Amino acid sequence: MTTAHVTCPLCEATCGLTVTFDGGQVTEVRGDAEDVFSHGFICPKGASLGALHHDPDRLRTPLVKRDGKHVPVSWDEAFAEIDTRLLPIIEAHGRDAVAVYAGNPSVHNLSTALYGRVFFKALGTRNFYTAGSVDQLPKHYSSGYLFGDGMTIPVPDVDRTQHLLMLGANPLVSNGSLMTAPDMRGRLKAIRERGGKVVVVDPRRTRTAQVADEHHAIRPGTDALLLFALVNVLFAEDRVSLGHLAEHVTGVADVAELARDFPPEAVAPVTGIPAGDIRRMARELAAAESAAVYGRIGTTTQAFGTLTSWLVDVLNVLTGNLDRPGGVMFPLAAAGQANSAPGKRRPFRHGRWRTRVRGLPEVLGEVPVATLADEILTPGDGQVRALITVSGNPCLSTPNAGRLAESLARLDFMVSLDIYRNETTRHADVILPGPTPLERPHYDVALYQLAVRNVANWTPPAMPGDLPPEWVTMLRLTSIVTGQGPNPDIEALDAFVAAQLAQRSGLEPAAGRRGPERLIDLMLRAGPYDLTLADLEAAPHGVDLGPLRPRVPEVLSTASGKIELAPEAITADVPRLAAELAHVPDGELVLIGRRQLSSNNSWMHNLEPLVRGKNRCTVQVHPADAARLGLADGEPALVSSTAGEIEVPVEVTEEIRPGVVSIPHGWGHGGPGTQTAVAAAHAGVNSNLVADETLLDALSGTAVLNGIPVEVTPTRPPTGPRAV
Ligand SMILES: Nc1nc2c(c(=O)[nH]1)N[C@H]1C(S)=C(S)[C@@H](COP(=O)(O)OP(=O)(O)OC[C@H]3O[C@@H](n4cnc5c(=O)[nH]c(N)nc54)[C@H](O)[C@@H]3O)O[C@H]1N2
Ligand SMILES: Nc1nc2c(c(=O)[nH]1)N[C@H]1C(S)=C(S)[C@@H](COP(=O)(O)OP(=O)(O)OC[C@H]3O[C@@H](n4cnc5c(=O)[nH]c(N)nc54)[C@H](O)[C@@H]3O)O[C@H]1N2
Ligand code: SF4
Ligand SMILES: [Mo]
Repeated sequence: MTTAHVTCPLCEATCGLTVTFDGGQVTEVRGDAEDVFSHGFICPKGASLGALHHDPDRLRTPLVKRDGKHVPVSWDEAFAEIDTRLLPIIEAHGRDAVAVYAGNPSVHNLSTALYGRVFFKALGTRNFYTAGSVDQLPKHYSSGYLFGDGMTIPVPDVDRTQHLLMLGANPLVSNGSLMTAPDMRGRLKAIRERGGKVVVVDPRRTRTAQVADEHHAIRPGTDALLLFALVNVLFAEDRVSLGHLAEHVTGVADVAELARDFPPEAVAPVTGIPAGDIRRMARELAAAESAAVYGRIGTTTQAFGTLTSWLVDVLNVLTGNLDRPGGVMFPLAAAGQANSAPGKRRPFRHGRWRTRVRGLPEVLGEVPVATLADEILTPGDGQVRALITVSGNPCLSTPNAGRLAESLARLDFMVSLDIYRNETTRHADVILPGPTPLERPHYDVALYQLAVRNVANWTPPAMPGDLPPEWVTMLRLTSIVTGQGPNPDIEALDAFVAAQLAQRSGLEPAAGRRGPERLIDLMLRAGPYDLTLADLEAAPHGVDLGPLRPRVPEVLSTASGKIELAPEAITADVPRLAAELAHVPDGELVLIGRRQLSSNNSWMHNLEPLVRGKNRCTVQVHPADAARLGLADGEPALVSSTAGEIEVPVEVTEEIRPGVVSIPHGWGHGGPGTQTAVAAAHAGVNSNLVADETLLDALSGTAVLNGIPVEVTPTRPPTGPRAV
């Protein structure tokens, strides 16, 4: 028996886990009690890392499609196929003819996070899509304009705050997002134990809402109205207090002016939250010894995603809680944090290019995935003819997924880097698998930049693997798209990548290291703590770098060097919000999503321990709506929208607000050509078949996945009066 300490790469919490092996067999995965950050916390997904590793459906060789069927091939054959088919497309139609979609796990994987950049840069396409435009892009956008960099995102100082106002987040299930904080249950409990208060705003009474002091069941998509009303009250009652921020903020008067149109009485009928409650929320927020306002995916994947994300931080600034202990603060990660690099940084801007068909602006180097199908299906100059997916399953995770799937079938060529043959990769001409989390090293470059405490933890591979690391795959693809063929000298190419990184920081790459190890070592040495990889290798449970510290003004990179509270690129959307004040709901139904503890978006449903038990893919309906619409618990219903319709079993529950129904995303498995037997036996339905790809947050182009207008009708004719 041997053990290894690993950082779990499955979600944003970065838990330390202890894995026990008997030979090549994983026998146990448990929380690492000595981990400096997670102190033994684990969730069902982390506990399934062994099941993932041993999953017989997981791909062990590259696959190439021959006569419509995937067949196993050697690595050389797979890359030769890509070279012969991809390069001619680039040569004939240009680089933009090749689109990329990078999915969520590509961020949680050193190979794709560090070497993906190299490949994407070499490819040079403007058709670059990621899961960000079905997720957090509004927060990058608003942070970019407020603080100067899309990655300068403040996180709630949960361990010291006395008042936490959370909107559209369910960290007891999601384990936190844009807020790396393992064991949120424990951290929320601690807030209440020290006399603080937790307030949750969510159309559902979630697990997080259940442990909070207060829950407001808001009407979906109206958070920006609520937050503007809070701002309105702060100004009207003279409760604005910038405190230590006073000399670092511009635009306060503009915000005051804009907020005038949003008094509590005006927003109450639209949000569903009484004016008296809104006033009290504002007063308590202002009066708290320290307070943090935090919004997550329920506030970003909705019609006013960017305005909401902006107002969250406007409130943090106006109450003097930004950049102070107990408020929201800027992490200082040990590696890769762009906003800690010395020298002048260029202020954020968006819209450097626009998409061909719908004219949607670029944000953070990407364009909205909601328009990927348009770019594939619409003929003309610049049409997308090839697609490369990297750890993504857009056929389940993006809006109007049915149309996207149709479009993939029309591509000239498609490559997928993925560990499964699933709803998306079944369309690929070549599938390139990668090692499992236990076979590769890990360091969470992205998520430590969003952590509620500064920590650093290095994970060496826990066991040997048979598959080439994905960074090697990335370099072979880089070689192909730069016309240098499928068999480059990997060591030379890798040394070049390291030399370039080293040059930027004036360092020498360490001898005797290669791949991500060498890059992370360089990034740590260039970072603010003077750490080396060797330091982290000597600390298997991680290094604690202490609580968050104030970083204003050093962290800011706006043109003025200040927090620009009312940038035109954001306030331009306020009139659209004001028009919503006239939109008082009248019997309409809207659909929202719902994350589940044992799901990971679309891709861990092939693991028996995570899908056993009753069908979780249901449409939740409030009893009053069920009675009105003739829906019965356990019976199937037809959910239809402007995009499509699906049949889902009804779950009647008081947890959900009347007028709102909820279906989890990431289900709908087992189509032709997929190889996920367990998932197929627990198929569920794809909720994104009814998400309309034309509904977007106007500023960032992020899809509206919460607040989709739908109709719900029973699919079976009534069987006569039921016995009561
Ligand atoms: N309706 C609705 N839709 C949503 C959401 C919602 O709340 N509601 N949430 C959105 C959000 S927040 C996100 S982030 C997206 C996620 O959207 P995606 O990133 O497109 O989807 P995932 O389900 O995360 O798919 C991950 C893919 O990566 C593969 N994979 C896993 N590990 C590895 C690995 O180590 N290497 C490689 N190469 N591949 C790997 C899996 O097999 C799977 O195919 O979904 C979005 N879609
Ligand atoms: N177990 C598990 N953990 C995960 C994932 C998973 O699939 N499963 N996915 C990971 C990913 S990729 C991400 S991005 C994070 C997301 O992390 P969270 O944002 O915490 O995720 P959710 O649980 O979807 O919480 C969103 C909440 O917003 C609510 N909501 C919907 N519409 C509105 C609205 O208009 N206003 C308000 N105020 N609330 C609204 C929903 O009811 C829901 O409770 O989770 C990550 N962690
Ligand atoms: S909470 Fe996230 S990081 Fe922690 S064990 Fe679960 S999946 Fe892994
Ligand atoms: Mo996400």
